[in-house]
Amino acid sequence: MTLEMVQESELLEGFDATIAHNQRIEPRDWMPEGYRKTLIRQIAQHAHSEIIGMQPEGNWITSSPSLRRKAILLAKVQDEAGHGMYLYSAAETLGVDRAELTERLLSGAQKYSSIFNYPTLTYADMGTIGWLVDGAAICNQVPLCRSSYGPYGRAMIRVCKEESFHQRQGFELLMTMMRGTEEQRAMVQESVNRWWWPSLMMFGPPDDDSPNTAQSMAWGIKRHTNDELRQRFVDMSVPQAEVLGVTLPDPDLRWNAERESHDFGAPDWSELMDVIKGNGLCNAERIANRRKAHEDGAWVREAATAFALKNAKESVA
Ligand code: FAQ
Repeated sequence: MTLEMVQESELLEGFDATIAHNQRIEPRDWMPEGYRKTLIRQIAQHAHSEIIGMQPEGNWITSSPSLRRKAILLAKVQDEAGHGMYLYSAAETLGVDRAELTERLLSGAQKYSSIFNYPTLTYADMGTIGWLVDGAAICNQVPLCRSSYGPYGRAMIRVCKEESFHQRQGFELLMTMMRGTEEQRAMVQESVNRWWWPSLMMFGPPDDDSPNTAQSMAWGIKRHTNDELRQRFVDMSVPQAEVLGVTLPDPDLRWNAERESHDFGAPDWSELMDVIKGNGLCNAERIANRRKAHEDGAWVREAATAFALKNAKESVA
């Protein structure tokens, strides 16, 4: 064994002990390359999702039915931008550059959540996205507050607080519509029918087809499997649907007294794979918009760089 190999095995022992004691790994700590790569993949994908996720709702800001609804939606979409920024910052602590991550998103080398490739067809979708999509995001992200990587876990704490407001405003919007006219109630039901299955897909493929879960859980990056979180989401959503008075579009959905959980049908996994591959209804449009926004913002980046250089020169002089 060379000296380098001995040093590496000692470092790995220290890393494993930190994970085993449920303590956090911080940016300056030694970490295995696979751990770093997995974190960059997951955190970048999460950041891209928040930024691309501004589009489906952003499209409706100018068509909000009242000033109150417009202010709420505007605040929510701005929050998503903020979440993207915390997450890009967390990824940067792992030694990648934000510009490089944006390039990887635009070239298709990195992914973003499948859910944002579905179109928003009615204003009821603003409520359903808050209720179901943010609801699913909370289910997935609350355990990530205990993720083993410090900057990711800490970013998640703030993100989850804001997601909780997002979920409530969505539920309140739907509740208001359900107390309205027959036409409004039908609009809510139609929207829930479209978003239910894609929301279940947000948790990723079933555990047996999830290549990353076992290692990510061993490293304490993920705290639960995809199927565990999906089940938690279904159990949480069923009583909320009853309060709202909407039907969830799954004939196999029923309470299982033995398991003390709901049984439910399987989403169309081939649809998830297709959307992930880039063939969803809105993939091309979402990336084209993101590319245009990035190009349109080039002058801001150039100006900010020139300003920072000028300041640095002045402070040296
Ligand atoms: N979409 O082995 P696994 C939000 C990929 S934020 C696209 O199970 P893993 C807030 C996966 O990357 C929503 N790709 O992977 C908001 C992997 O491919 P790769 C985003 C998916 O990482 C609300 C492959 O399939 N949240 O909604 C999806 O262990 C409203 C195999 O999968 C996060 O990113 C999918 N649904 O588990 C904003 C949370 N599922 O990378 C605006 C953090 C799987 O090897 C408006 N991320 N893939 O090429 C996670 O918890 C995990 O990364 C999972 C996937 C659970 C998403």
